[in-house]
Amino acid sequence: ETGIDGWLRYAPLSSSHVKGHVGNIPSTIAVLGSTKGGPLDTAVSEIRKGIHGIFGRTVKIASKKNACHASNTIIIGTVEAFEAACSDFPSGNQLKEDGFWLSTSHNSVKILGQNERGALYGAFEYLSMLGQANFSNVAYATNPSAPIRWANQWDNLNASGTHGSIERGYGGSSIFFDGVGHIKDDLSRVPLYGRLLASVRINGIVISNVNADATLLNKDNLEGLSEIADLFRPWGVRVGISLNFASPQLLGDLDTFDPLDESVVTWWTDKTDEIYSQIPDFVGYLVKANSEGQPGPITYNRTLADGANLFAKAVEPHGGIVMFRAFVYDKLDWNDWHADRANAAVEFFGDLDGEFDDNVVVQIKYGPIDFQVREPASPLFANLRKTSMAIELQITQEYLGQQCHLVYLPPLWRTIFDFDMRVDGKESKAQDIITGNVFNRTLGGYAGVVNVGTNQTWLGSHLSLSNLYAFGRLAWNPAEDSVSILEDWTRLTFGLDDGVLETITSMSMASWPAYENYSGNLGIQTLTDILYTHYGPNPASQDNNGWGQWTRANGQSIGMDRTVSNGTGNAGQYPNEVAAAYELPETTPDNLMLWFHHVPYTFKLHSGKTVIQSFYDAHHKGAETVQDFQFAWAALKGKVDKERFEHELYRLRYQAGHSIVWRDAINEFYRNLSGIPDEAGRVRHHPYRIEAESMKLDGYSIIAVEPAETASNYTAIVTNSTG
Ligand code: BDP
Repeated sequence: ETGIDGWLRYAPLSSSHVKGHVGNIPSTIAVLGSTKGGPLDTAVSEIRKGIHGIFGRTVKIASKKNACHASNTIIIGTVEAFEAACSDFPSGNQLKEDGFWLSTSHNSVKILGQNERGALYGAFEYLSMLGQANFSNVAYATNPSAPIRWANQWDNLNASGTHGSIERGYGGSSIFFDGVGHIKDDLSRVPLYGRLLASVRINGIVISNVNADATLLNKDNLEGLSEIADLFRPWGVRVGISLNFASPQLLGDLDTFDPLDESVVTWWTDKTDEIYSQIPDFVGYLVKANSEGQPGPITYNRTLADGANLFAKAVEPHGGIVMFRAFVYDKLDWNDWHADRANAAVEFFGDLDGEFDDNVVVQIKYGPIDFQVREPASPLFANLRKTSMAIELQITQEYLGQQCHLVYLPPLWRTIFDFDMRVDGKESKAQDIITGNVFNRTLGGYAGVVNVGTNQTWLGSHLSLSNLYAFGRLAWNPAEDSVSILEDWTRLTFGLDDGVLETITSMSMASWPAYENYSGNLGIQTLTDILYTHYGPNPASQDNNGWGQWTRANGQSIGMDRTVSNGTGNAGQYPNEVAAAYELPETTPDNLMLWFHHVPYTFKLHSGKTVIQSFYDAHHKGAETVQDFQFAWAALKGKVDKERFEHELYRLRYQAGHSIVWRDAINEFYRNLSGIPDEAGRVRHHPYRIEAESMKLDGYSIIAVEPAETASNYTAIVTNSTG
């Protein structure tokens, strides 16, 4: 199997699983509501396809006449259509936008959506039950936690430089853009992606990189965009794009992009009207402004709110939304001990609360820095009471092993969702802020940076797809349990074998803690190369870099002092109770100790270990954990199809090796820096390994690497040939 269908394989169930149940699978489907190629149509064809795949049975379309009372039938439609054709549906009023009702009672099934999209979601839910051989009778309504459940793609129109055509994408090139400035002719992957997204109830997608290219707005590309929107529409997925703030100058012929300039306002209004004339359900814009070289309103001394509202006013008459990113940290002097990138979002946005138009949503990365292996929740979530907010999560594993390492992310996301900000001294979990419940906002939700590509596995590895599946599930209900989501995904993706389920579940659940252990524990950040790749160990690059991601490590001590009393004051950006806890090492959990405090390597943690010994132990433990993954997976031979089995085995073996590289590089680096040996006496020693440098080299030379600790023998070899 290639993986192209993800968890929507509709693989046949074995006779032992379906025994006694096939008779209860309805043989007809009655459709109530429009059938004009929209999500309801999709729902019907998906149900027929699914039942055919799982049970080998053909479901016939029932005549509309007897639809309401037909037995042995799946009734599917909107609540409104059901009420018009059949009778009042008392549970209908429990539904919110996109919600649905599902009941299964022997051979009679009802799937009623608040809208067509809801009906499609209900269809996928029903198929998910069947695919897992769950034949129980159920009757319930379910609603989304928030209206915004979007995928973000960081796809480039041009595949320039070393970036490839998807920034931080590890599953091949773009399914949307041809790499030379246009939308692709072959868009055949788009509906397949729409299908995956719809099945986990994602209702919007921004298809272009936040580092945006103005040429997306040219006439040809807008036509292409409209084709893409047509392909996503049957799946209930609305399309949006990222904007380059300077477009009026870059693409138009204006000599300014000042958001308050009349000609600029007109330019954007016209451009937006043009888009809506082609794509009436266009979902809106995503904007990265004044960040990492992107242009923005600050250039003209305007506020970020002025910038956001410019677009908000343009899309407002069409019902569109502007997602404005809070990832702004330019112009800070990192050499100043009190400068802290973690403070930037609150510094830039805190004072703008209340200044954003109602259709602006501030999109906030989960932590205050940048998708690290462990961060506290961004303090901005507690600082905007009069502004709608969405959380930005990353499904593409930029700092987290880039899909070459298995890292199941929901346990990491849980630490953020469950993070209690204690706003006004009351429970206020981040998940309830995002949904709008804490501050009474009607807009809010989730943006997941997915970055699927043309690779048949979508993300580059089969197992990493559980993160996309889980993102959708959590956006619907952020309180859901990481294990049960994973189990559903595993059964749908790999079948119902208990051994497969047990292996994938235990490996996945162990994977994020293991990655944290070997890549950077105690809240020190993922110690990757920070300069560009964000992959592989490079603890030395974590200081004195221009990105403001610092560990402040020296020979005696390590960690960012983010206290109010001595440090950058970041702890003080949280509401009082949380701020007070992070102000003191005594009340800071070990896993965030170096995030908030600068302490000697000999500092004793709550665990009783010193910081340095905890580094050594964690890196050994993490690497040890993932050594087992390859063997656990290998034991599934014959239970997983050959193609996926071998693909993952290769990756898990690689991860086992790379975790050792990580372990040794980090431990050696801090041992050299601190001069304190590992009390367990473990030294870097690989008795069976033959270093490349020790071989007779023909056409290769030995070179020094920086930092030396990242090479197993302090040096590496390179080919003598150029290029
Ligand atoms: C960083 C990425 C960079 C993105 C940026 C962003 O390294 O590629 O452009 O975030 O989110 O994590 O804007």
